[in-house]
Amino acid sequence: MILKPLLTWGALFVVLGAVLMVGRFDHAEGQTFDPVFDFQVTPLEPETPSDTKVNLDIPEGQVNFRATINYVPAEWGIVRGDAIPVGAPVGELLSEAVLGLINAACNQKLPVGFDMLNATIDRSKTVSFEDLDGEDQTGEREPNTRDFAEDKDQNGLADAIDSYPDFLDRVVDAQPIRRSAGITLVAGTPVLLQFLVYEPGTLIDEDIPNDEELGFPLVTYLQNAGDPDIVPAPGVITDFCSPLVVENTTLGVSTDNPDTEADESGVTLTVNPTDGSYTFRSFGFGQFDADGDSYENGLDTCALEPNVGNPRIPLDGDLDSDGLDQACDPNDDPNAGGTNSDEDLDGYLNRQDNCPLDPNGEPADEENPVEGETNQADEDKDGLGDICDPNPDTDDGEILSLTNEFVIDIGTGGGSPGAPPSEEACPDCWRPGEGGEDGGEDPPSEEGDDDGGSSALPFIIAAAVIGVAVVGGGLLFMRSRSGGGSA
Ligand SMILES: [Ca+2]
Ligand SMILES: [Ca+2]
Ligand SMILES: [Ca+2]
Ligand SMILES: [Ca+2]
Repeated sequence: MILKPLLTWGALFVVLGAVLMVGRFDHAEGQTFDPVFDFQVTPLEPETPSDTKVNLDIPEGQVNFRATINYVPAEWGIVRGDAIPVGAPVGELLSEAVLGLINAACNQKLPVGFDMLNATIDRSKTVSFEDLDGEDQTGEREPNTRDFAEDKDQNGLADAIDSYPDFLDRVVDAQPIRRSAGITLVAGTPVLLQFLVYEPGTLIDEDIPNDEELGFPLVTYLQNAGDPDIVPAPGVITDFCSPLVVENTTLGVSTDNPDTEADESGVTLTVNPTDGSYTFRSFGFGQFDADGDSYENGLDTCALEPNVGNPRIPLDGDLDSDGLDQACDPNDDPNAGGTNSDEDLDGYLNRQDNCPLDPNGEPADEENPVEGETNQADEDKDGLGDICDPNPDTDDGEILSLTNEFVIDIGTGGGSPGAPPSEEACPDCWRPGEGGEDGGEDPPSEEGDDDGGSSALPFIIAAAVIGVAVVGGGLLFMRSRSGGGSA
């Protein structure tokens, strides 16, 4: 279970904890990133399957999270994904996200839930996130069905469950130990949430610690965020902001799974280690806020000037309601033709545009883009598009980081870690030296194998964020959302 929750958190942010919680955060004046976490493991008996519940709460007014990664202690008993029936229920995630839709204030609360299923870790059988085949499982042309959300073999499991989404390898090129996935329709758009657990020491991103001592990295993926091949596109979700509430439950034992050979006692998913004290860690990063006005660049259409109003409140500091705050709106008078929902006419609404005053939309001719047609390119991933970013290679805004440590006492506790569950207690648990489905190829964290390099982190983050946003509506747009406003 831990797995799940962790993963979940990873994506959304975070992680675990439990009894002890040590939080540390950095913030500049005006900017705050200090989410509240709660973490529970039940029961706490050694070498016993346990459920995990994680709650995450980012209060209104704080910047949203950019990325998070969680670590499960290396002694924890994590059953290998290939020892669990594909499609077995492993947990659920419930959340309430706040989105801004179609250039309006960021104040639309949208509940979103995912039923998480065990998903294949066989990387040789892949499925695309895109709609490559242009048809659905019945063979009829239905170009709006993305491949991952189809069920081509009609076995009752979406293809993202029984095939491996190919973009995962472009984000983190390593064999996971376990994967879970859930698909939810949001505004008619299938949204994919995944939690992946990798071997201790796996390099997830150059900016994220990958010390083996930290334990199993848990990574959350929302849609295909993080995919370096992703192409931004205008969408209906134009903002994703705090408050954010997430509740993730991971099961220790899966029942009611599709494998008819599994008996009623269910399939074990996660097993507590022996008596001892174990530390779960999560690293979180808030989004950048270049002007320090407490509105992160992605939410701030005047990202380089302190706003007059609050982008969460309709019309506040924005008399003409075009999404541009008076601080940088060239004309904020609705009676003088000031209302321009796409001020620079580049196809991206102001609130989704990472340079709302400078055209940087999709090239009319992909082969021959004219100057400025960068399609929201943002090299440093700080939410300011390259063409309006005063420092296009360097993040603009304070780095807001948060480290949480949660110490869980299993059995008698005792202050130090014990040992992994015995073979008897968990015959299918992953053990050091074992690989995943493909037998241990892909040694973790090799230098130079940097497909998951520093570019991945912002994406994972954005993904998470976006993911949340996605929940709200048209995920597709999330990516663009990673951009934000600027002046
Ligand atoms: Ca601002
Ligand atoms: Ca305005
Ligand atoms: Ca623009
Ligand atoms: Ca930038």
